[in-house]
Amino acid sequence: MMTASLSTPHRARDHKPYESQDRIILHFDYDCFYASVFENENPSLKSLPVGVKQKSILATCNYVARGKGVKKLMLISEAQKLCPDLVLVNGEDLTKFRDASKKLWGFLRSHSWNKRVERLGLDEVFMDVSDIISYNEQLLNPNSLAESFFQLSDQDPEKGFTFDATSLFGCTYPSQPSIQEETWGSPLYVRLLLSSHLAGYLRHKLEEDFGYTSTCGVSTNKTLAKLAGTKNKPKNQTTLMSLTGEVVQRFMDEHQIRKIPGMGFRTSHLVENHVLSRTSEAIPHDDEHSAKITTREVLEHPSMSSAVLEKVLGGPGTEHGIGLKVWNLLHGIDNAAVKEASDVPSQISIEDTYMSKPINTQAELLRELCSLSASLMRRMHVDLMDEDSTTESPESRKWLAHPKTLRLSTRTRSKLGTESQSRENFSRSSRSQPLPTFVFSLKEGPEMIAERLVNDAILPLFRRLHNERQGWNLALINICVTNMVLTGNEDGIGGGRDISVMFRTQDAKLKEFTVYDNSPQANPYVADASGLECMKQSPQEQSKQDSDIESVGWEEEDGYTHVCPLCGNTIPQFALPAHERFHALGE
Ligand code: DCP
Ligand code: MG
Ligand code: MG
Repeated sequence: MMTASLSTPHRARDHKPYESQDRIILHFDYDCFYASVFENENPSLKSLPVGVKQKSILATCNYVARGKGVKKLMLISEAQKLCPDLVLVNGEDLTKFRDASKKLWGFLRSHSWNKRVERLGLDEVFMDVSDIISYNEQLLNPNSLAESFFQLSDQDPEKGFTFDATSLFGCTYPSQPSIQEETWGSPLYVRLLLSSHLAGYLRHKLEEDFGYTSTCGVSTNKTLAKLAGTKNKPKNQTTLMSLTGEVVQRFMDEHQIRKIPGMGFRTSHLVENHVLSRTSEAIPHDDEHSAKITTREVLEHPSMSSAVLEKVLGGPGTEHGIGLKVWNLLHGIDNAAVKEASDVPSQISIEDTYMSKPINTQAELLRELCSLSASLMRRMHVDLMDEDSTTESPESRKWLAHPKTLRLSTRTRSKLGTESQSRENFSRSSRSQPLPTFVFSLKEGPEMIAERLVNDAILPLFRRLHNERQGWNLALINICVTNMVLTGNEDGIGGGRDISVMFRTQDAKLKEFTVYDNSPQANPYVADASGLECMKQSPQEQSKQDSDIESVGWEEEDGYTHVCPLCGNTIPQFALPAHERFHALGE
């Protein structure tokens, strides 16, 4: 039973937090990103329903397919039933998505003045454009609004675009904002108006110059911008007209709390249970009633406050002040800064899964380690070396950063329980050591170095993880280099600036947009001290289908971590029902 009623609203209004609205944040999300990468490669796909396959699941599908009922993360078999002419393309190798993502981010970053342009996953970018907007606000001429010019550079007055400043570009929330006489002149209105035109221009360029359509949210913080963007998809943009506090609250009130970035699955679940006066254990994860709990219902719940939320959410192992953080989020308040991006990733890791044919012999192990190590070396050369010198001889290229630590992680598989209810148990463990400096040599090819790395460092790490000579039942091997130190900042041992510290702060911030499963039944994918782990596997792999899944620090897909108790795979929250059906159908 609901304990709050919409007809008798109760709100602790005096505790309503406040946030200044000085910033302007744009949030871009590319439309059906992986599918668009394939469409750009092969434009004839644009008119066909296209699904991007990763093992037995659709990572995404284009909007033609969506028009036929196909959805992201659907099982291929289910999608084919709905759309027999679905064109399937294989999206297991992430290289081209990563490259496209980097290119688009580079474009957006080239338009930033403060360089606060932050990627989230492969297809989302936050951009803090407060400085550009402030500058253009000063230039606006009230006497010729219809022929305004937006300056994209504070150095070159001719670099920019013309626009009509008598109206906003794109959609707004509310869709028809009641603009009072005085709001026309209000600085926030002018800033939002300018931002809507900047967002429109950048989206237009992303499409014209690179072939990617996108959806954009425009607002005064990251959470609001990200949520605003979801209002009109695809190929559109939405500006949140937060001219009064009521608009922001009304906007937040409508959202189911699970859909608010940063709430996380566990947090939403606990708050939902509190609102429904139910105990944690009683609620299945996909409970329909809890899924619909909105911000309004939470805030109208009797005696709701940040202190109550702290009680509901706090406890051992939780972040201090979580109650206040969630209280703020429910009011649309989010002080998190858009992070300045670095040219190098925080870590590079390469992994492979062996779900259906675990690794058990020395020969198999050596083969896999050499192949992973060679992929790692190739990736390091692409991501950590100076791009401008690629045409020159390999020896003249320069390292932009040196990772200092090598980490090997493995996951083993063992059966638990009786025959009739046997379940698989997965445990992940890692060992690290300093990365040998010979990996930076440019005299030998990556393959040679990879082999030496296996013999000199990876095998010894492996022996520290596993005593047995064989029969390990390895379901996953991950090799990672981390603790990046920018080369320009190295001055002798320990003298460099360890940018991993910066990234660790970034990762901590990223958590706000990441669903973590902190359940005590040891999520095998929970990140270790270095930050996020990227694990994306579809169920039921056949060993021949097992493919390298690379995760590169900042480019990881995040926010989708739920571990299936039956197969141990990481399943996105919204794909859980499909995944359960998959098991129910028999394996
Ligand atoms: N992705 C994935 N596995 C997930 C979630 C996402 O492989 N569990 C990949 C495929 C998507 C890309 O990340 O193309 C971006 O994710 P989005 O959720 O933004 O989905 P799309 O960009 O495909 O579609 P939309 O137009 O809804 O943004
Ligand atoms: Mg997208
Ligand atoms: Mg996205």
